[in-house]
Amino acid sequence: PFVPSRPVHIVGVGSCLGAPIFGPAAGPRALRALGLDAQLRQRGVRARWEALFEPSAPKPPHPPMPERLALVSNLLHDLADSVAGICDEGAIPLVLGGDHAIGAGTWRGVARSLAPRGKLGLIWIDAHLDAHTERTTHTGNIHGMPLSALLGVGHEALTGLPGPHLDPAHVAIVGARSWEPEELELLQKLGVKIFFMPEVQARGLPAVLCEAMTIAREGTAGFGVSVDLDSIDCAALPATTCLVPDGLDPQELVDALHGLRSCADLMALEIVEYVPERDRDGSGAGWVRDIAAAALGPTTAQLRQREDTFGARNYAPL
Ligand code: Z70
Ligand code: MN
Ligand code: MN
Ligand code: MN
Repeated sequence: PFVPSRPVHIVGVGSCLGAPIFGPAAGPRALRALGLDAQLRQRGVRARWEALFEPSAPKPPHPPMPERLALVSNLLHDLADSVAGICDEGAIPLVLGGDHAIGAGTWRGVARSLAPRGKLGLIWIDAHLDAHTERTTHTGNIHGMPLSALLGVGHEALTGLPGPHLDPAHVAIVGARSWEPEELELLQKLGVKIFFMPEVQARGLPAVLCEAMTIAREGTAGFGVSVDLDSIDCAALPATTCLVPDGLDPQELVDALHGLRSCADLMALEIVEYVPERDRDGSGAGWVRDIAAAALGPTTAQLRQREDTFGARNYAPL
């Protein structure tokens, strides 16, 4: 019998509430205008748009912290509900940012849906650690806080969503190369595994990602991957909020993420911090598409089955 790959429902979150610049708020709408869904379908991904959240928030400078946290909290609740619903249907949410603060909602929604079956593991691919709280932040930017919130540490506005917090034993960070001492201290205290950039360079991304996948998958019911585009070297991908040198090679990341498509326990994919106004040549949008297609495309077995059932040129109906 023909077993198609799982449907992918795209949720755009055009928010810059957690960032110091407006740029990432324009990301999802720009990707939608470029026809990302059709480009993914061309690559065999069964993708369609599900929702586009665009909080009617003022551009930076954002309101003071209490009000800012309340605005983000409202967005996170809506996002988590949307994502949980997609997971409940058996589809895979592809969440597109927006700044990375949205991660505090995406993964609570996934964890909530998965909870009856077990824990959620998470791989956080990022130049940063995103593990500040409103008390430790040096910048006041909430996109520096989502991972700590998912682990249950931080302001109630970010930690208090319905659904379980993550177990730090099943969280791994890949590509870190920029942090402040407080967030590193917290993650080390919790026992979160961090693969810093020098280790990635020494061992190669495939080896490191393989180990991260073991952490996220063994003893859990499913896992997810959150890709902050600033994990990629800023010379290769300048279309992002924070430009950090000495990062991942984008093609190596795409190649490594290709392994995800054969993981039946992959619950969701998140790609954040895309800034269209910095994407002069469109290559940034291309990397977003390639990352999503690598992770969510059909397996070779599914492609063969599709050919056998529908003919070489006629893919399964989407
Ligand atoms: C810094 C801060 C950050 C994302 C930058 C940077 C945080 N640690 N997060 N880009 N996604 O402002 O707290
Ligand atoms: Mn981040
Ligand atoms: Mn980052
Ligand atoms: Mn809580």
